[in-house]
Amino acid sequence: MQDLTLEHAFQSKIDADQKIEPRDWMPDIYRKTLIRQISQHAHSEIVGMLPEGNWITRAPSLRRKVALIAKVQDEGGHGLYLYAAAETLGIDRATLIEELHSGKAKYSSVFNYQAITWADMGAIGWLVDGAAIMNQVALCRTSYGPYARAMVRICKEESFHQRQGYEIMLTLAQGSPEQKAMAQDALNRWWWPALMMFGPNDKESLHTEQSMRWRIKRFTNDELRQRFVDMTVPQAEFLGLTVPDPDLKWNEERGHYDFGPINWDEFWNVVKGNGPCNLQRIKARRKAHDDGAWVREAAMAYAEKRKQREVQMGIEHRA
Ligand code: FAQ
Repeated sequence: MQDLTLEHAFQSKIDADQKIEPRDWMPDIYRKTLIRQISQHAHSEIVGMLPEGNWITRAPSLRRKVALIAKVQDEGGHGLYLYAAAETLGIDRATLIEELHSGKAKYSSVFNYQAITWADMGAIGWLVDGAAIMNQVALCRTSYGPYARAMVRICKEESFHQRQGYEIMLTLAQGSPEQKAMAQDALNRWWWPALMMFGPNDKESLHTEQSMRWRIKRFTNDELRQRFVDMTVPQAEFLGLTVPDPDLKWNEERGHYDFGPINWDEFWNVVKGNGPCNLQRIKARRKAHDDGAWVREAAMAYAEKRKQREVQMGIEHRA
């Protein structure tokens, strides 16, 4: 009975567009859904550093190198804000990281594709960050306070990422025929994985209905995917590149682009761990974690020493 009253008050708060904060009562399943989504989001950010991190030493100019380093660093920061937001729900970061390393937790399918040319840095910024922003702008109004607030800053940085990617594409598209061909090839390879980032079609989506009721999600997977297509096709036209979809056409009646079927077998195959780079990505993450053990130990020892010094000084002060 008491739970029903609490649940009613909780839903009323959400319906009134008020934020749920860490100390507020929340149904267990709301907490679980948020831990799942926020941690998967955090994992995506830090695994997402890998395809681009691999290109830092090969960036074609100092300006490109500086921008790419800043972007990859931002992604590490986004991971940290998101892990911190997840921790407010009562789970610790070590557990979340363990779930990533063991394969229990998911991360975005898109980061299991290989970045094989410099043009891929353009396509990732333009398309992958473009898709991420489409989803994340909506998340700035998600019902859980710490997640919504983390998203505000993340979106500002993502918009710089998207522009740096588009500028790389523009430079290549206006360059030599070989450079334009590189840009087209990158668009061909990243277009469909970018559309898959939004998740399964609404009728196949396990969590959308409940997450919409709780205003964790503000739009469905298909709504956001459609918005992304509508925004991105004119950008491809401006670049003079062709979106690799023979079914793509403007539908006057709907006021949207129609687009061809997504290969969901490929999507689920990648999600289940069998994409081109799944093993490589987890191996790299595990190695980074193991190599960083001494930094974590040193930071803990320093924090402990500082705490003891503060206690000591407190005693001396009182004496
Ligand atoms: N990949 O019922 P739904 C970025 C899973 S950040 C892998 O529709 P939901 C920045 C889903 O987890 C990109 N798995 O699920 C950057 C669920 O499995 P589960 C990440 C996927 O949660 C840019 C199952 O399928 N962004 O890119 C994917 O309601 C460049 C059923 O799906 C976020 O995480 C997928 N694409 O909707 C960094 C945004 N899609 O958990 C570096 C926050 C679905 O039951 C470089 N997340 N699944 O085992 C969300 O908005 C939602 O979680 C969705 C999925 C929309 C991703």
